[in-house]
Amino acid sequence: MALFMPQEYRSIEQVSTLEQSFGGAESNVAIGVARLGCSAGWFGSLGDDPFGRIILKRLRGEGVDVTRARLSEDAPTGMMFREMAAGKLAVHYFRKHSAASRMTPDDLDLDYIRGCKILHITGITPALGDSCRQTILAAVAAAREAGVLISFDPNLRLKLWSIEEARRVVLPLAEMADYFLPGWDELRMLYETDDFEAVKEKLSGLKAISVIKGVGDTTVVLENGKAVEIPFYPADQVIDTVGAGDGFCSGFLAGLLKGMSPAEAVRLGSINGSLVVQMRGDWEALPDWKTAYGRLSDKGWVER
Ligand code: KDG
Repeated sequence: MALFMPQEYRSIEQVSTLEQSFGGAESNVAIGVARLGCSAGWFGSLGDDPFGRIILKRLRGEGVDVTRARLSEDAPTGMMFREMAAGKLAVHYFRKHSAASRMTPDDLDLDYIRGCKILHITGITPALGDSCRQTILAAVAAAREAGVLISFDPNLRLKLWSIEEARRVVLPLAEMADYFLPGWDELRMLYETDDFEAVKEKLSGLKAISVIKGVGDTTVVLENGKAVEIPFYPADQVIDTVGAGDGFCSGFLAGLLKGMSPAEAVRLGSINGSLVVQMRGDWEALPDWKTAYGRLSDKGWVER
């Protein structure tokens, strides 16, 4: 989506100019993976309008393969506005009837998916409507058939659907995933409990390795019923938390692609998340490999 926000995060009603960027959970992840030196491709549909064209160019400039993305002549690029209103971050979506919300399984290149190492999906796409939901299911089916690993971040957006509807879609997708990457706040909503042990038990029934973000100041990796807590990489200041989860996922996935164990990959994810929150915007602060590696070695998490 095209993203517009006041500089300095004031309220939209207080300003006369808005800064233009773009966002979207999956494209944020693709940028983060590409910046860390791994290859990433993005499926998506944008309008054949100035916003869609600039988003495509900028993704391409980040090294993301957009050869399978579409510019649609029939529908506009989705838009999102973000502001600080009454001391709280508020997001306004204008994405009904957008090109992205009209994606169908025919927009997928299934052979491309079959040739990947990991297919990353979020719960945002299926929340956009039935054809998007079918698109995600078709992508997942192709990946599973070909033995491609599936990573799934539920990214619950209750502005897009109710929690009941989200549960009906998200929980079955979690069962199909190899890596399930929810936030603790999301698990509380999905399973209707604050009891971490009860949630752990539910997750232990999944085949996925679950990586639970934000359990206090830690990430918990749950693998074969065993939980390991990994402290967050610290952030000197927190300016904008939007995109931190995507940043985390991108570091985690890049770590796996570089041959790290899930626990090691979480550390790379955590470095990414910590950098994203220290700057405005979803993906702008994501590090290149040299920066991320420097932080990993400063902490003694890898050898210099
Ligand atoms: O995860 C960051 C996202 O919230 C943002 O980029 C937009 O994908 C988005 C959404 O639908 O909220």
